[in-house]
Amino acid sequence: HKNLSILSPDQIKLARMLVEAGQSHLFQSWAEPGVEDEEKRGFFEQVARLNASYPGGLTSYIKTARELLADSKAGKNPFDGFTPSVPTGEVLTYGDDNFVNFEELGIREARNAVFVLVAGGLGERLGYNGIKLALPSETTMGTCFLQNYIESILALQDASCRLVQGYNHILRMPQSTIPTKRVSASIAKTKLGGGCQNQIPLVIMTSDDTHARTIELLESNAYFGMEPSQVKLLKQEKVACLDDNDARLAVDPKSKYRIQTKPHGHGDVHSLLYSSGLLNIWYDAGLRWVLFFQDTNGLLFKAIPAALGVSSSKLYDVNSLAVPRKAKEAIGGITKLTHADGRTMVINVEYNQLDPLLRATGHPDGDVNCETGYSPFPGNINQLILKLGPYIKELTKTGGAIKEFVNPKYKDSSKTSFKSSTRLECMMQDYPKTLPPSARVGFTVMDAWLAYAPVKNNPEDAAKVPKGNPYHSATSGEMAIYRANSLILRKAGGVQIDDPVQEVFNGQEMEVWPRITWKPIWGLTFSEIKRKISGSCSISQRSTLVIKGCNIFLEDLSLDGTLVVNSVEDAEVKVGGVVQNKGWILEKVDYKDTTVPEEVRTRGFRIKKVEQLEKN
Ligand code: UGB
Repeated sequence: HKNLSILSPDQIKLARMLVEAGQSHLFQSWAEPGVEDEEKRGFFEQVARLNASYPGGLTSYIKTARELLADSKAGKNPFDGFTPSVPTGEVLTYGDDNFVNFEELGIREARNAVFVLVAGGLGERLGYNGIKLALPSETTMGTCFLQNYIESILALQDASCRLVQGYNHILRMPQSTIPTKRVSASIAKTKLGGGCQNQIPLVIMTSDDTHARTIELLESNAYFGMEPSQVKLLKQEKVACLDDNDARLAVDPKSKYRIQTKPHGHGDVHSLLYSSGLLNIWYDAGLRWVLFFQDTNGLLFKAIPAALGVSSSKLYDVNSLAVPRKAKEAIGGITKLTHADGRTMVINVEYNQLDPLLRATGHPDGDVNCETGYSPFPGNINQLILKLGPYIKELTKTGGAIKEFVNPKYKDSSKTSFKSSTRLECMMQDYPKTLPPSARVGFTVMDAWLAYAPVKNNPEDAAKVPKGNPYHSATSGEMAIYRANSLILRKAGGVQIDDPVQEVFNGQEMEVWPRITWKPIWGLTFSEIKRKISGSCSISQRSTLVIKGCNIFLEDLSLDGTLVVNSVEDAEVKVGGVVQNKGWILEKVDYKDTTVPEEVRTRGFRIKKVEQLEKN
């Protein structure tokens, strides 16, 4: 009360709201008026931010927190009344007719899509000092995740426009009949013009932990070729921490004039998109799909065209991408939940909840592999494709609020106090939880080698992953790209590729395939890649192949060493013959060796470029 005189009417309103919500402890140790008044005003600025960024404001946050904390104390199962079972979804096999058809459909639809990258997480499990988007996805080309994503979206944009405008028919002709490069480039330009929405929007959700460094990464790299206006950043705010079961907000240990805050989770993306106004702008522009994805999956865009094709052909309101999941792997399980009252939903059950849910519903062994060697529940890779129209309709009802959860670490079994403050959290894949039963919710299972290789674990923890389960480390993320590219060239192009050798990096046993990399523009789909390979090609295990250009055609190439091909956009290049040299070698590095940059030592090797053939 003594401090009321220094506050504005709005600040007094906020103070009253806090007191009425049982938060008077926040003011208990405040100084007399005239002392630290600036800090007090700063406190209200923070409260105003916390209040404005949460659907329903702080009062609503505190009310929900009390309810969820009471449920947690009572040990209430969030899936009470629900029985889990294995759902059925679309299972795709790379390269078969079904897959190729979905890819073509997906490419056609890509020009009606928007991409939303959630990148507000710091990646505590990875322990990397920078932002994860800046990490190299692989070190042969040195492409960081953000560059890989942006170049993939640009390649999709290009492929989609070409397909829709008919330019693709020219490229599909036998090579001898392709017009000369000058002609085809000029056709591309005219055709790409009017009528084709040739800028796929990209939204990146950041947080205070990642925002400035994401902007810096974009700006210092000329947006990796994207138009700056094509990219929008939305910053998520953290939420207030809670000290006890009464949801008393925690005072920041560093300042009595600040409320302690922590991240609220990737589920924030929905309310941020809703309040940004972008959804309606996109809808009015005729766009149809919103694709959500995460910060470190170097394989993802190999799966996007087919998955989007599935969404489009099945008219799914929600389509989640999934891969076969090893029991206890730290990815959620897609599960069908049937309630005693008959309601059903297909939803992600997070990895820490799947095992207890199964045990509580008549599966005494919990989360275990079945006869296939995998969990019967497909693994959620958190790549969601939402149909824009129904998405807007739903968010208009919910404001983008997602069902939250709380995960307090109690001091003891009385569950009366916490080891450290907690907060409410939410996950983007919980979006379908509020949908009506009429909503079309499906999922698409792809091979893990094609679709999923995240970088989440530091080397020490990765080395402790049970044998046979994926490591999810920087090393496995990079090796997975080489494996996928090798398998794609084998399957799509009939290239003879030597089998991998086994090697151990930072305590993790890896299959090392030839280091084959290409720019996304070279080939995003099975058919596109197939079209670019002819004759009898072979690549030895110790080889490195780098393709940096669009119309590069491999014909009767025999590679044993390193070959780098660079070409400008409209050049058509034929690559063939025997290439043999000392090549590039993987040199082992220990993750504890701090003389080596973090990005390198955490993957356990660096590339020593001994000899190569480079052609421009
Ligand atoms: N993220 C944010 O943008 N903001 C936040 O507040 C938190 C995270 P993690 P997690 O596919 O591999 C998810 O930490 O949450 C971003 C699914 O829940 O890497 O443990 C962050 O930057 C799980 O079901 O993953 O697990 C990153 O891009 C499973 O699918 C993304 O959110 C798993 O991912 C994910 O954050 C997976």
